[in-house]
Amino acid sequence: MKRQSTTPITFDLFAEEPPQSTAMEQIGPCSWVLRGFALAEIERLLPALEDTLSKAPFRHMVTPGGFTMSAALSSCGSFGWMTDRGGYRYTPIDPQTQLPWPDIPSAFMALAQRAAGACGFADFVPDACLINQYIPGAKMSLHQDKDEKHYEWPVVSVSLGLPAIFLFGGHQRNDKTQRVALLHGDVVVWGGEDRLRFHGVLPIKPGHHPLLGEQRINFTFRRAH
Ligand SMILES: O=C(O)CCC(=O)C(=O)O
Repeated sequence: MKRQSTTPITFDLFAEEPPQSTAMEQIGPCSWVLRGFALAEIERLLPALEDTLSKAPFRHMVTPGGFTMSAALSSCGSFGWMTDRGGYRYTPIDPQTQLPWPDIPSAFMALAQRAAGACGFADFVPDACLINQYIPGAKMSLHQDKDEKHYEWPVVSVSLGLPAIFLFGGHQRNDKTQRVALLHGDVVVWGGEDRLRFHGVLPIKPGHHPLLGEQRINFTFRRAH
């Protein structure tokens, strides 16, 4: 898959922490792709994901306009995101289980905070993590993440499994989009003046990932309330 043509810069993120370097590609004034940033934590992320999904399974939600989303969705955190004919919103209770959403696992939280910190957003404490599952053909149309109350915090997005083309647009739906190839372990952070940029995902191509099989999983961490 063709990668962005930007030149990656590689440097140590935390002088005081165990040596770790990552390639950061800047895709906006306040937006970066951190290549392979989640790879070191995969062994902790996947069991935590499985546990979370056993408590709040994937489901296909319906948009206010009556369309069933092709990506299946779950959430963890104090708030989960949902959509139905009544609109888009965050709720403290999973409408399917009628239970609170599962907590954000510590491995997820640590990753989100480390990624946000690497991009200058120190002390990020997300209270919502949306978990998207894309099987081949599933996509996410261009949209803004604007159901949160706190735009001062970034969105941190973690890609696992099959590759994707992430569309990163502007502040208007019709603005030109960049196509960013995202691979297993890549993390995208967008905040500040970029926080409300339109973004989406092209239909996932068929394939098989050695750890996750025929799917792409994406987590997005936000501060909702
Ligand atoms: O799957 C992705 O990479 C993006 C997900 C997304 O746009 C969202 O959850 O709002």
